[in-house]
Amino acid sequence: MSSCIVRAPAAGGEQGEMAALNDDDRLLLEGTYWWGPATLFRCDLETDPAACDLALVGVPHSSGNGSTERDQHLGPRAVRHVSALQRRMHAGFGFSPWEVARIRDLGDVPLPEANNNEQCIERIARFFERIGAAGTRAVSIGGDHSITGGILRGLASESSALTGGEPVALVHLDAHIDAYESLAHWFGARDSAAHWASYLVREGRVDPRASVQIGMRGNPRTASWLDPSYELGYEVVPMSRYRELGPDACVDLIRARTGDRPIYVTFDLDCLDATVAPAAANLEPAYTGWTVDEAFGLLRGLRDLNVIGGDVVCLVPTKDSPNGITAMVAAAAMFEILSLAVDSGASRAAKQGQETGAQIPTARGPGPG
Ligand SMILES: [Mn+2]
Repeated sequence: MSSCIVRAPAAGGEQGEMAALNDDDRLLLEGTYWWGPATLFRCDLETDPAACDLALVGVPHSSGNGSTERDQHLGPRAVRHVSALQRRMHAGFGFSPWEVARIRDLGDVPLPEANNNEQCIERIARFFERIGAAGTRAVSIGGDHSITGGILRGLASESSALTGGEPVALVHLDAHIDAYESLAHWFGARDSAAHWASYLVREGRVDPRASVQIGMRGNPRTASWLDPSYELGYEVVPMSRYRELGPDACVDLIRARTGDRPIYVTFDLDCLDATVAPAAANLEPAYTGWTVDEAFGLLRGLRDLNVIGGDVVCLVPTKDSPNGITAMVAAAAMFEILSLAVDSGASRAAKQGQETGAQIPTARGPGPG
């Protein structure tokens, strides 16, 4: 397998000098975000989806949301800059995803028609179709929220080995529903950041009866702001209902809804409070958003379910604080989703291994889960 893997300079650095370091010194450098050339979480670069268990992908796309800051295509680069900091074990789960699975950086989706949203979404779909056909789980960094439409058109296509061609259960954390199919276009874009959650249902990529949209908040433009989601068949948990039910009941609600179906997680950074993630697009400052513990608590509640991947979207690096806190939070959200996906993949491989007698390492750790 290693013959297919392109060694990133980041992993080896100055080969001779790095090789001469002791383990402690190497650990110091490799956990330092500013050291070495930047890949996602300091993973090796790879071009073949079949050569990884989990693919990390940059989707530098901005033209699906003309309503707001246009610099969302800079998100992947900003996260590559800081993400090595979080190449660690998962404290809650008690395992290191980097040791359990072949996690690789598949680079960025090539988007030469950057200002033509529809052509970009088509290219994104083709890129992820290869990943789905290989049966490789994928976690992406956007990009505006329109990318989720292209990603799931590919990852949950008829030929997907991840889904068996079945629609996925969507777990959608966001201040907004993004399901406005009655709008002909969103500032000129049709398969836009405001439309993807509806057309994926219409196209059979998402099963709304297995899906939950959670975290919606803000003063709406109209009183009927959530109706499009209800009409599509989604379960919707606006922030007010999350506060009423509490986190544990919300996890129960999501798990009851998804069951063991393939789950795709989409994480819009605006679900977090604006003080936690100030460089998210479309901020909703009128109502308090989640803390990281609240949002990541919902994600950790998905452990043991079949998480096939996810994305983190709406990072606008040009309005981030000088310390890059929103990019760091975006990387942390990716880490939560990739840990779930690695855990799901390893558990399922182990289960199949028991049936066939093969020895496959599992991600089981002593953590509370
Ligand atoms: Mn949003």
